Amino acid sequence: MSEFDTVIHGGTIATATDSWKGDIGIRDGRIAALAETIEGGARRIDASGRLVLPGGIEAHCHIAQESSSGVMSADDYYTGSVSAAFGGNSSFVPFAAQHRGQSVDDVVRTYDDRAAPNSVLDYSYHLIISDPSPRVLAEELPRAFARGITSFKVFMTYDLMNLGDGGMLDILTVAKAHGALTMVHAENNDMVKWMNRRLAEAGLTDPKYHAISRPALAEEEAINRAVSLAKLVDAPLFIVHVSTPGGAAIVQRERLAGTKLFAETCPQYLALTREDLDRPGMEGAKFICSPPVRDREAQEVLWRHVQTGTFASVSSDHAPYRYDETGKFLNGFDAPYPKISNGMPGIGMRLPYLFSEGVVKGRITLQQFVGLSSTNAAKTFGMETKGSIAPGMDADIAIWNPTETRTATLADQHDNMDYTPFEGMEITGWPQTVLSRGEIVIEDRELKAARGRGRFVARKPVNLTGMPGYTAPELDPARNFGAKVAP
Ligand code: DUC
Ligand code: ZN
Ligand code: ZN
Repeated sequence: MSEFDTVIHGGTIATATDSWKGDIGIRDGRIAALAETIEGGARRIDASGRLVLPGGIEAHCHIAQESSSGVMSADDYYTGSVSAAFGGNSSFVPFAAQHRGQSVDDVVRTYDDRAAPNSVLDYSYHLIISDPSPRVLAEELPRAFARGITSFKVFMTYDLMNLGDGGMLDILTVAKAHGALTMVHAENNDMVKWMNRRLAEAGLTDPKYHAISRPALAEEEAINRAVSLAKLVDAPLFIVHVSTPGGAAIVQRERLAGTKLFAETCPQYLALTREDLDRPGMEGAKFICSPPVRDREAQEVLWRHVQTGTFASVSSDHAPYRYDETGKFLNGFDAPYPKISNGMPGIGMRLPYLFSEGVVKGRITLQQFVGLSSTNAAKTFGMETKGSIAPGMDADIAIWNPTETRTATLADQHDNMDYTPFEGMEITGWPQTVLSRGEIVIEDRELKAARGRGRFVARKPVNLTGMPGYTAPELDPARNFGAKVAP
């Protein structure tokens, strides 16, 4: 019997720090050996001419999730995980959303029922908290944390989700006490509502006005406020889907100052502009997401932040609503933009887009690509056996053909959508074979994995090494007359 279940041989292996030519021996779902050459193996995968990378970790996606207005996303844990796998991912972390009045225990059970029988990839959840009742704060969040759900997301916008600053401080404080990471959608709710009202009064409700209704200043103000709230209690914070140069600059400044701060941006903010919302008829609805896509100047600046390390990850924010009456047009085909479902798909395109526009075009190194697509998410979100290629790690591996050029198209997405916002883009570099814990999920661009093979990943607390944080004098017992205000 062979020492290894699988040997991947002849490829160029890359991690977030190095690249080398070599072989990988896999046993019992883990990487058991790395060497220049490894003989044997019950199965041998020829990776010559290919890149052998840690499988992507998609850390921001909405799968089998109801929005606050009750619209179910188009992808369930089967189609969502299959699309992610075709896009070079070996695991993903969708959201489990608590809506007002729901118990977090029930929410977690519901998402377990949605994920476990269906996912082809390993998965965890970030909790979305919209109702931080005393019981949620004192009992349910600690219980979720104890079972390995170590990140909680909150909203500063949407009337049915917005917690207000006090609610955010409560969540940040509980999260900090347990070592959890608070994620935040940062847009100023009142600025957006005021813009909506003014635009509606002027009769400006076509899809393109969605982009106008959510000003860059609304994001910048909210990021600044979210960071101040987190600093007050010295709690770690992760800003999701940063879309503006001003927002990214705040993240950069605060990270430099030692604030316990992480952030991501998404391909749509690097690839699309508000002109896409001005396509003929209602087609602009396909590009409605929040925060909205901006302009070419914003794209250039966001790329600079990707290049210089402001962002831990580039995530898809896959929020799929079909271009029909089940999704975008649940409120009619001529609905005003505030009534069009908010989000766009992209879980299968995140990595091909980032590779093509990033690595192939020379904007980022292959090592940065691995960091942004996998390693940093593993570290930030406590997936300690994932995100790198080293002995003992899960054999979560994506084998890429770095020179294949294809045009992005819906047929290659394998999701449950009827459009892709990336349609027609020429992309060089595609994942070809994807393994998860040593099992082949995609082989030569064909699905091989069984529905439900994915396992829940219990995550560890956020790693804050190298982030000194901030002590507000008013919360420092040495300077506040001994008052104990927060843990
Ligand atoms: N925020 C997200 O993160 N995804 C979809 C919609 C939204 O507002
Ligand atoms: Zn959001
Ligand atoms: Zn999202």
